[in-house]
Amino acid sequence: MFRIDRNLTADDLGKALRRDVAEGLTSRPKQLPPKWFYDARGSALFEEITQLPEYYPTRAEREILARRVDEIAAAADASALIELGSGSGLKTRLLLDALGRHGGLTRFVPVDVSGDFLAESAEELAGAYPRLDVHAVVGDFEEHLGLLPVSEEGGRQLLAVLGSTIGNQVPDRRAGFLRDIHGALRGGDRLLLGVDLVKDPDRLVAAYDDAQGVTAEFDRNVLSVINTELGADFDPAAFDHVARWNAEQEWIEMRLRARRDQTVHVADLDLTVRFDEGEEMLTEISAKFRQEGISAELDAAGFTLEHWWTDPDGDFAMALARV
Ligand code: AVJ
Repeated sequence: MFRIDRNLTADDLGKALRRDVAEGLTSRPKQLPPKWFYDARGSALFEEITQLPEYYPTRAEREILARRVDEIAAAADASALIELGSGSGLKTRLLLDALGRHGGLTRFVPVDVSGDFLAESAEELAGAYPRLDVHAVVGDFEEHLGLLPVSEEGGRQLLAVLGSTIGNQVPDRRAGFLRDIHGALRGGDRLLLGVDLVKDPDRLVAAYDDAQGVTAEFDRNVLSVINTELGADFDPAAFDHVARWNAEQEWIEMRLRARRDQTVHVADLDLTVRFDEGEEMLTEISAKFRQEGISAELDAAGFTLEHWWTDPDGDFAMALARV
């Protein structure tokens, strides 16, 4: 069974992009939110990143799941899996299979901003799991958590936020996001959080500035997205990709640095912006975590951390928390 709710139209997305770009290009320092990386080309580049030798998080998280998924399923004891972001890959299938083996799984609710991607991948999953009620939701999960479809039967739910997606938000927004998730769940429901861990800065920087330059292309792709969607005339080749470890905040920062003085015009916003040579624009933060910190953040949002699993190298963790 398959259905799809659309809480976000192409028009809503266009408005949000215009607002983010207008705000971001006129603030100092300039910045753009990372969610606009992911058009078709950006998603394909991210897929490529996950296979780079330097980018360990995807492999590490998959390894944890492969080893622990039955423990996770037993602890969660859920009849519904809600997944915020992605929702098509191997990790999703590992979870669905384990929850199925454990018994009781009847529903899968994948949530994503990209309607085309979601429709395609969720329908494919519905085909592969014919007994599952697949209820896809197109929405910005940072904003529309109140609109999640609640299962009528009232069974226990497992809500998964994998891939260290939560690391793209600054601590304040993360706190609000976790509170919103808590508000959308019921007593006994569980949250499964995949988080990348603090480690040697050289490895972290390499993971976000790979030798083949795929991450650099991914970073610059946000400029192409703005060119296509808002009629801008960015020259992506006029920007260098920079990845830096912020030791105080314990996050990786990705920036685009202007190679020369230049002027960019964004036709749809009637906006002209100047970049000075060497000027850096923030395009992403990717926070890295410690168990104590995650535990405290979960507590503050009303959750209790129940389980903490890492891969054998201690690079990545999965936290299971109870409402
Ligand atoms: C999918 C957002 C978690 O921050 O590691 C990968 C995105 N950016 N390389 C991350 C990303 C640069 C990724 N997240």
